[in-house]
Amino acid sequence: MTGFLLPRDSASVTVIVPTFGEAANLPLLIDRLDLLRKAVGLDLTLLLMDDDSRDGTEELVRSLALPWVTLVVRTTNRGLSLAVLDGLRRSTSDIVVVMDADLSHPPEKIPELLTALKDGADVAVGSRFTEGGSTADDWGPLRWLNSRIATLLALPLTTMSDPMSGFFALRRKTLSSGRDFDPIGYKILLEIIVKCRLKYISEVPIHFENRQFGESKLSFNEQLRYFRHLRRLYTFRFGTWSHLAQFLVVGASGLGINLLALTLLLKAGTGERPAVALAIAVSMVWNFALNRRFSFSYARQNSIVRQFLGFVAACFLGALVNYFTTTALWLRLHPSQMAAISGVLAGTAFNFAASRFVVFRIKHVKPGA
Ligand SMILES: Nc1nc2c(ncn2[C@@H]2O[C@H](COP(=O)(O)OP(=O)(O)O)[C@@H](O)[C@H]2O)c(=O)[nH]1
Ligand SMILES: [Mg+2]
Repeated sequence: MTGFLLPRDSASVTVIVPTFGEAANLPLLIDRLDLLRKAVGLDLTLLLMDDDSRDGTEELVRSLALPWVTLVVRTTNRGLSLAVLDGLRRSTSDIVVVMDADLSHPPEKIPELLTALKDGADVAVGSRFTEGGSTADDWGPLRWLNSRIATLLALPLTTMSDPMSGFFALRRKTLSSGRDFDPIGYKILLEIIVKCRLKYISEVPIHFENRQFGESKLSFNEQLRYFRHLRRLYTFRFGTWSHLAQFLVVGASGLGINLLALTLLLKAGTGERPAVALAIAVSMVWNFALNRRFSFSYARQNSIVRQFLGFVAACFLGALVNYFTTTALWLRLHPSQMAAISGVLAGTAFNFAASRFVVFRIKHVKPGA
């Protein structure tokens, strides 16, 4: 067979495939991998990580009795990413490839991934969106948009065009540079790139086919988990800057809540002064709840009452910092609004520092929490 590109001295390769209810797809996947092995004389083994599908997967693999195919049936710690991590830990080959079972990923592209590794890439990724890549025609606008937004949100972590890909290859020893693998969603590639601090990512264009049989397991809940996963990865990569970004987003939402509460209270006939005071109180509680849940979630096990009182004190002191900064700069800056902006910035900085390092402090911050 022609058309395969292969590195000259080929290394041993384990193809890790997470499966859940893929018995119908496996014969074709195994056939295509076998063809590849024979065509290019690749030392390739297949490691199927099945989460106890009970759909005939076990019987199928047993009946085929192929020495290069291993099935691991997992009954605990289920989940796609955990199954892949488990497979990575079990493999002993020089190179590991991860791909889906549903034939969305063309096995024939594996040699190109290996060539990219040979050329020095830390990780080689089968990419739908790099030049030359494509997806099946019937991807509706919603699925496309969904994928684009997910990619955009990962931009602070990697500029590659398809970080959502589930088809990639890397040297097994590359994984030893990673620590604290803790994926909570589907995106194991992103987890590896961030936690192993991989720099050189090579994208190989692929055509992404629709699955042959069965249905996607990508649920809405899984997509929500992606946001939690992203937040952890941001914190791992950017540390305190990530907490600050979340704090600022929460603060902006608090401003909206303040204005909304004020408008509603005035409409309901509340007097001006009580309305202003109540609106401030509402937004402060709102900010506290969101900061505790998101910006500083690592400290959630500590006393909520003490944290709330501390947060109110930090807000109060922050307001004082704002006031004194603004009045001190009032005559020095023109227009005077510049003084007010400086005051807001100083007050916010104070509030953040007090929240991050005093109110929501813990002895050991778990990375990625
Ligand atoms: N072991 C394991 N594999 C899974 C799980 N969920 C999905 N998979 C496999 O992961 C791959 C991708 O899943 P799929 O449903 O095709 O997701 P999609 O391509 O994003 O729609 C397939 O090979 C699935 O069988 C799981 O919970 N455990
Ligand atoms: Mg799929």
